[in-house]
Amino acid sequence: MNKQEMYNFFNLYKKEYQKTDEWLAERLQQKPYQLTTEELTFGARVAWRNSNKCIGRLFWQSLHVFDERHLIEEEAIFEALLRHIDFATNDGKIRPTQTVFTPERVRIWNHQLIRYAGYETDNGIIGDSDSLQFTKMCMELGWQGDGTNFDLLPLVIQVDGREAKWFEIPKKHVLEVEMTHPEYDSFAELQLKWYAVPIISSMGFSCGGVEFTAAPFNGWYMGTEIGARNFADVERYNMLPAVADKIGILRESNSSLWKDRALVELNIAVLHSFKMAGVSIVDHHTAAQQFKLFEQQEEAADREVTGNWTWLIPPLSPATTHIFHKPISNEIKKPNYFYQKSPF
Ligand code: HEM
Ligand code: NRG
Repeated sequence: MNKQEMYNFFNLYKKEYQKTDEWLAERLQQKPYQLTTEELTFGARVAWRNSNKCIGRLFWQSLHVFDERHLIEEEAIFEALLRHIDFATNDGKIRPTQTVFTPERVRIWNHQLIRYAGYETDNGIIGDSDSLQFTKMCMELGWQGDGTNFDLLPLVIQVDGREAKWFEIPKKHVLEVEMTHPEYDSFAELQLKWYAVPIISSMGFSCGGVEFTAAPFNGWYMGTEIGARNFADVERYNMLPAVADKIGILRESNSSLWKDRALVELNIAVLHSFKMAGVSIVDHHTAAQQFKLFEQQEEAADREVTGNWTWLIPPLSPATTHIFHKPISNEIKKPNYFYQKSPF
């Protein structure tokens, strides 16, 4: 435990909850030091507020936190992860949620709780190429997928450096959205789908001088994450040529901007499909407006907004948002989320 960071954290807590000097002195004397659930919840919300790469921070105060620090058994942790998925999914009305497990001892090997497998075959890659390494590792542990483009990966949980255990996620816990286009019926023939809730589970959560190694969190998707990256990147599902062909955009020359046209239609399909399925999602224009409100709210609270410009600008039409047109400081504040060394 880092004492300076603990001290800074309680000073922040004191400031934002208008606590007294006496409260602070007493709190700093309590031993052994453990954050209360209330402090942990505050810390998680501030970590979101401090996430420089996140455009969705307007809603930081609404983060729901599950305190599961008492769990140290793989099966029990697996069940807590299913509870997280169910609570966060909420039949499509997604709730921003974080589950915090005991620090140091627990690692979740998945990048996100729900993600698709990727396989290298003689005929090229099947599924999500971003998952190639993790998928291989799961298979070495004894897991086997169906070999489709959208196989759900198992949850892989490690406690105290013992051998990791894997658990299949029962399908009923996973909400998915099939992709259709509001104008081109043929779009559905691409047979694309994506899961509803992005739950990052590989990042550490640094709070009050403690490094939580397993603390998965989620909000809802911004459409471009799926439509302009996951489906569009050449190194991911690489769907732009197929989208263009399917809806009759000719791919004759770069200067016809066929990629750009396909990209826009693909993103329209993603937003439309989530909306039709009743699953929370935000378009990048609305998200940027919400981020503007966040900036105003923070200014009113006399706090500086920090951000990573290269991540905050959306990958589609970035210059149509106000974020593109102004600089922002990338200073890192704590509590926050951090990348951790890969456990495998
Ligand atoms: C990154 C949107 C909720 C923490 C991002 C990114 C987007 C985004 C678009 C960039 C992702 C990328 O380019 O790969 C949203 C939206 C939310 C939301 C629309 C809806 C509520 C949250 C929540 C947390 C969070 C609840 C934490 C409690 C982060 C972090 C990153 C990030 C740490 C950086 C991830 C990385 O480095 O890979 N967010 N977010 N976000 N967000 Fe949010
Ligand atoms: N781009 C990644 C997810 C990164 C985090 N995005 C969020 N986070 N929206 C992808 O799967 O496409 N969140 O907590 O809502």
